[in-house]
Amino acid sequence: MSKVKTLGQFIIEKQDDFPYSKGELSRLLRDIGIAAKIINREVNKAGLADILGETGDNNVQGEQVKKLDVFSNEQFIAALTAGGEVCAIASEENEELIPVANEQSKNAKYVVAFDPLDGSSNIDANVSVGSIFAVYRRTTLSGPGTLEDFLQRGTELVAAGYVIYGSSTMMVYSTGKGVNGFTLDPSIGEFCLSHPDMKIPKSGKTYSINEGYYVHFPDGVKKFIKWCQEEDKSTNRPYSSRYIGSAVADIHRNLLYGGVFIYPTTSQAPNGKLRLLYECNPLSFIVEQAGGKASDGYRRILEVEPKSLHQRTPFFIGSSEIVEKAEEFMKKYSVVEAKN
Ligand code: AHM
Ligand code: MG
Repeated sequence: MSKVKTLGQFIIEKQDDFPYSKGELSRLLRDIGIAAKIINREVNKAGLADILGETGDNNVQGEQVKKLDVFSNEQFIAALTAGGEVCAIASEENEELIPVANEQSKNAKYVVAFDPLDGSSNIDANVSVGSIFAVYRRTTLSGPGTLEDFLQRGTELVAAGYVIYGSSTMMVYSTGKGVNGFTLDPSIGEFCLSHPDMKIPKSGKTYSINEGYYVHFPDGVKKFIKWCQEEDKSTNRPYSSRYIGSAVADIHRNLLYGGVFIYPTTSQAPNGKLRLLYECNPLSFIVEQAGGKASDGYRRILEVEPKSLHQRTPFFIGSSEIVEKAEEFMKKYSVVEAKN
């Protein structure tokens, strides 16, 4: 039998990478892994809620059946609050940040921002969804965390990752020393190291963008799409178009096979749709750690200065050569002033 390495074992081994840490980050990652397993269990029975519930509102235990994004949010908050390693939490589902004020969290060093269930409109169609998380070291000195602790550039991330609930469930994370992926083995209920030291190909053959909004895109994006569709043997074009509509799933596929994912500004969404702190920054951190690039079309995402918790940004992420090409088109055809 081959030796399986679980997420828990891996985290303990990697503890030596942080000689000054007392294990808080390791425990925090372990807590997130637990929340992910509970969410996975519910996501896997998404279609059963109506069958198990008598009225559709209650399950067989008489408990209310919650929408999965609400449920996932509660799981993350419960795991992080009980764990004692974070002094504040920010979630896509909560307008305001959640300060953590319990006894065991009073000296906590970290804050976590997350999207508990990204792409949740896909759930009922049995399409992959994900959770995304970003861990920052607090900048305030003590007490419950504040907004200031979250308004840090992505370059300050201590760790980030995502969980994808797909044909299998995987957790992919980085603490700034490469990227590792763990697949959930449902028979033992453990995430097992399946994708050590992940690297994104320099180039690829896939572009992922919601082309339905083509008419609303900036000229640079329109021209880039046309470039992807042109025939050119030396760059392997035309590229394939693949758009799942779950950023985690689209970006995970591109991480494995190479490609680019774009959610640009549109005339309807002048700042883009995706959120800087808990979607774009953590995904950018992972992709950069795997050797790729992430940009808002003009500059590195991780260097954008956040001004608010739910700030949006246009997003170009993936294989370095293709992201650079897209940036070239943006700089040539869609001149805007960088805002920060
Ligand atoms: P959500 O966080 O509300 O689920 O929205 C984010 C999702 C991304 O996963 C996905 O890439 C995008 O929204 C899809 O949006 P659209 O339907 O506009 O293409
Ligand atoms: Mg989201």
